[in-house]
Amino acid sequence: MDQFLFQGQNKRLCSNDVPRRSPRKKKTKMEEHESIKEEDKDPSFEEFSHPIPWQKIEAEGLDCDYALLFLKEEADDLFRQLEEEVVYSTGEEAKVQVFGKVYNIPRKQATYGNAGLTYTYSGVTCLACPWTPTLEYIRNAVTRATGQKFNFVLINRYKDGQDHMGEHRDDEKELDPSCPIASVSLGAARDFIFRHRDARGKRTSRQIDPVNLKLAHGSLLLMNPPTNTFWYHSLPVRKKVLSPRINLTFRRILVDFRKTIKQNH
Ligand SMILES: O=C(O)CCC(=O)C(=O)O
Repeated sequence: MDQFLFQGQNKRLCSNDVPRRSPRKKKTKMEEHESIKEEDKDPSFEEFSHPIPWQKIEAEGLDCDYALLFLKEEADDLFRQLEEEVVYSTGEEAKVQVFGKVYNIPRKQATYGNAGLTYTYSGVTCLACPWTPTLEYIRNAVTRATGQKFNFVLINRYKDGQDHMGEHRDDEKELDPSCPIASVSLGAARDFIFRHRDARGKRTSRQIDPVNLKLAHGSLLLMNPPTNTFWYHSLPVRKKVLSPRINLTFRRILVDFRKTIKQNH
């Protein structure tokens, strides 16, 4: 196994009026990933004047970048603020459908983003709650670091190492296939495992080693296309992990997706 060990419609209430302070600003910028169009440049991009050390992770059909986006003190602040303000799904939204069976998800989940956006996965449709200041702050830091704009974030909270996420791909049709998925981790470091689609299960058609990462507090993992076409990922149970973790996956949802489907039928 390749090991990359990094230290370091919806009834849910959305709370975005909790008083909070802004996190400290950090100066970061990724020179080689800058793809911000001239008209999109805004003066706040100038704050991020130091490159963050990116690490490239590659395998057949897998293209990821990994870096520390927030230093410990700031990551601690962000974790605390998210604990105060994020409202997690309950009821039907806290369940998934797998092969027609309905299960409670083994973690907590929330969805935030631009007005009216919805995201459907595992048979459940979630409406985005309005961005909170902390989520906007993190989203803007990710945009500055990557040059990519995001209109939606899926938040997963793992209370400890018993909470987990099964193997899946983020390949839903409503996601912009040209946009990376940007995964920010805060809290306990957790193993994150990629497995090639041809090397899953007992009757694998090929021998391809999994790619095993450890996602650190304050880190950013970019899953670039075509990673989610060829590779499944999971966050397995780790009984020795006793503290919580929050993961935010920033995504770009195609706003005209549903219109496009209707026109084609
Ligand atoms: O918590 C994680 O790092 C995994 C999140 C994930 O796989 C997802 O949001 O699709």
